[in-house]
Amino acid sequence: MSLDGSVMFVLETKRSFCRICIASCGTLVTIDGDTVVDVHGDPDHPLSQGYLCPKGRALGAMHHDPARLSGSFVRREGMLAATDHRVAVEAAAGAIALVIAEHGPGSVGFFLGSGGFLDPAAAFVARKFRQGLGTDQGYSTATVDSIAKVLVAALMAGTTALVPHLDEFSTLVLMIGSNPVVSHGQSTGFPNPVEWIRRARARGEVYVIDPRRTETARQATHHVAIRPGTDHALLAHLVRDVIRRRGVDVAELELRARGFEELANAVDRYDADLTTKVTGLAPADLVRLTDAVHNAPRLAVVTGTGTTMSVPGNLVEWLAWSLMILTDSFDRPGGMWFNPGYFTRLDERPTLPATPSTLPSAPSRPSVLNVAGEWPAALVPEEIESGRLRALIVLGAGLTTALPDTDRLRSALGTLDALIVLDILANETTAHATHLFSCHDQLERADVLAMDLYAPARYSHYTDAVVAPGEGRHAAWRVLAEIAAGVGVEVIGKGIDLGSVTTDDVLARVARRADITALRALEGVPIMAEKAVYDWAQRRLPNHVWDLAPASLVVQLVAQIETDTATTGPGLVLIPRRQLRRENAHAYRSGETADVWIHPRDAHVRSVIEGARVEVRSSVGRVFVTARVTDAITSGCVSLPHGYAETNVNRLISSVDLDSLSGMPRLSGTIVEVTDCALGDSGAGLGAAALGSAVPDTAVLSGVGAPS
Ligand SMILES: Nc1nc2c(c(=O)[nH]1)N[C@H]1C(S)=C(S)[C@@H](COP(=O)(O)OP(=O)(O)OC[C@H]3O[C@@H](n4cnc5c(=O)[nH]c(N)nc54)[C@H](O)[C@@H]3O)O[C@H]1N2
Ligand SMILES: Nc1nc2c(c(=O)[nH]1)N[C@H]1C(S)=C(S)[C@@H](COP(=O)(O)OP(=O)(O)OC[C@H]3O[C@@H](n4cnc5c(=O)[nH]c(N)nc54)[C@H](O)[C@@H]3O)O[C@H]1N2
Ligand code: SF4
Ligand SMILES: [Mo]
Repeated sequence: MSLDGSVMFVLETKRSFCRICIASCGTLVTIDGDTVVDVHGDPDHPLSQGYLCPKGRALGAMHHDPARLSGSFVRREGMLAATDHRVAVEAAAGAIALVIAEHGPGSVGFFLGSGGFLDPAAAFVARKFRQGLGTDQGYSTATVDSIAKVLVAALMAGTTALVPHLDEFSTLVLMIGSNPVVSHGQSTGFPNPVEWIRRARARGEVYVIDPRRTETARQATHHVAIRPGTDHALLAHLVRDVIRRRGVDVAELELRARGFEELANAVDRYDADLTTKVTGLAPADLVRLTDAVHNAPRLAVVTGTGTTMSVPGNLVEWLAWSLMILTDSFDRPGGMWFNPGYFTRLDERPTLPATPSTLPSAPSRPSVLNVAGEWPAALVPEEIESGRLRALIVLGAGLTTALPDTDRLRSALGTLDALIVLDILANETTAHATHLFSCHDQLERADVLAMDLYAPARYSHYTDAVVAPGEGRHAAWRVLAEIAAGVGVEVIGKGIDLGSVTTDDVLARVARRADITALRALEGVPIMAEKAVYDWAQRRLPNHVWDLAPASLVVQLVAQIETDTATTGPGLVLIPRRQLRRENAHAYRSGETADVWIHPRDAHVRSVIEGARVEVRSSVGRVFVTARVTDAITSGCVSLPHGYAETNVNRLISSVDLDSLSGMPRLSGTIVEVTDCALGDSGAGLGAAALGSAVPDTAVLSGVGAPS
């Protein structure tokens, strides 16, 4: 108290960066002791330049959230009981040791979620722990997110290390199935997305290709309202047009790529007629886009969850890469560049790390290629039910809201011998845990920029902890290292006493053994090395050239053409969307709900009105939500966000109908029906015949879409 009796605050502002999503915006965090009183954007950050989205601004609320976990817990007689931390670590290690003794280390699994990816020290230790055990049961949210990108990089480049980024000189940008104004990007960060698009618009054209008129589409020069699940047809047509009209210097191309003839043959069916039929685009719109590509010297194609989650997800990535390779847009100004990483420094290696071809596939899906050292997350229930997976260590993942087939997953999780969860907030997954550890959140720990290959510039950033860790919370890396030590795995190094190791020591290893002083020098204003690095990747390809026609993708396209030309059944195509104030399952500010968005025509034929309580059902399950009738969504599809424990959209999604190469579930593209609850229950879910990859039939629009 001051002399006049008013409360005196000792406010202090610290510079840090947000680790909720990969945009990694710079923050200025104002604290009063251990209370976070304000978080706002850092105007000196070279990329975000003062921008902060509503979630970043709510980091303080997250830190002080009543659901914020404290303490360590062990399940006893069905209940999670607060337990002394040492004892809880020993119990977790004991449970794993028992599973190993009875079933071998291969029955212990690891699951990394977005909360784990963005805690690089913990992700590093989890990887070492898994390597030390030598188990193939590795999972992450990558296989319910962006695995098509990793798969296609492996098949076309022979490496999974190449992550393309938009270039600041590109005059033509195609943004397909991504809404960065809300999401801030899937595999390339968009700090300050509206400003980025404004600059791209000032240089040239930005086409947003999305069945929904999104927040990003509103900022773009053009919105192309495509039918969901048909982007491959559009891209095949664009590739075909480049080959036929623009012409390709084959001799020059062959220095950079192989498989040109096979690619040309594979896309040849997609003439304007078939493409407009499949995609639902007006012929004039297709011509405008084709001309834009024809006239642009180079182009950048950014894809997102809208395509990687869709049925032809692999084809979209393949054809997008092919389009960029044919137009010599990769690794060049005006196209897309690959980030070699601030610490990773891929451009200083003679060749890029080649994808091993010997990684074992999941026994339950041998056709799925293991290119990233992990198995499809959608197979977790199957692996548990088969008895192969008996203990699961979960770092920062909301399994029950992220993975398909919620009811099956919930039952399977309940049968695990051990479910060891490291998280910061209580949720449905932590409630299933047998052992639960409360971890330091991002304000309570030092960090370096995670995943430097995914950053939109070659730069890095270090932050110290902003507030002291709360009682009963531990660094996730340390909890994992202690459990590992309990089963004889030394993750930090042989004979090293964990007590003497600091978070900075681990971060220095994450940053490729960077000198700790060099790391700490990144505190304050982050260091920007280069905005973009060109002309380094091509020369370092493990096979020297791009493969324009990987056989497995050509086979998938041939099969897809069959589907494209077939008549499809009734139903609406379910597509995903993200919300501004949520990160997957966590609401950073309240007010958003899991409404289903439906086009007025589709609503009309189903007698669904704005605000009606509706049932959305698939052949797998059903959810009850509120209908929002809006022409912002294309007729023939409906949009539902994920991450809600109650109205969990993943109840509608199959854990069996997975992509044969990537193991990706149909998070975009599942067929559903929508019925007004007041009009009575319409019986069981859709028949199996309607499930899966179908493109909406025009029959739906004329009202034939009612379920049988
Ligand atoms: N606010 C917020 N930001 C987030 C997240 C969050 O939950 N909330 N999650 C983070 C995570 S984990 C990720 S992976 C990224 C994802 O980032 P994005 O990939 O940008 O995700 P969305 O914003 O959902 O945008 C996907 C878009 O694809 C469209 N779409 C759906 N199906 C199709 C289709 O078949 N074809 C085409 N062309 N479009 C389609 C949808 O209408 C939607 O507009 O966002 C990250 N950022
Ligand atoms: N139907 C449908 N399903 C989807 C999607 C979709 O669009 N539609 N999107 C998919 C995608 S792209 C993804 S990435 C997944 C998301 O899947 P998850 O990554 O599982 O999603 P979250 O719910 O964000 O879970 C992150 C967890 O990390 C915790 N966490 C946050 N910060 C920290 C931290 O600092 N330390 C630790 N230890 N934990 C932390 C959070 O409390 C939360 O429990 O969902 C996928 N599932
Ligand atoms: S966009 Fe939002 S959530 Fe993502 S890093 Fe920036 S402030 Fe954080
Ligand atoms: Mo994601």
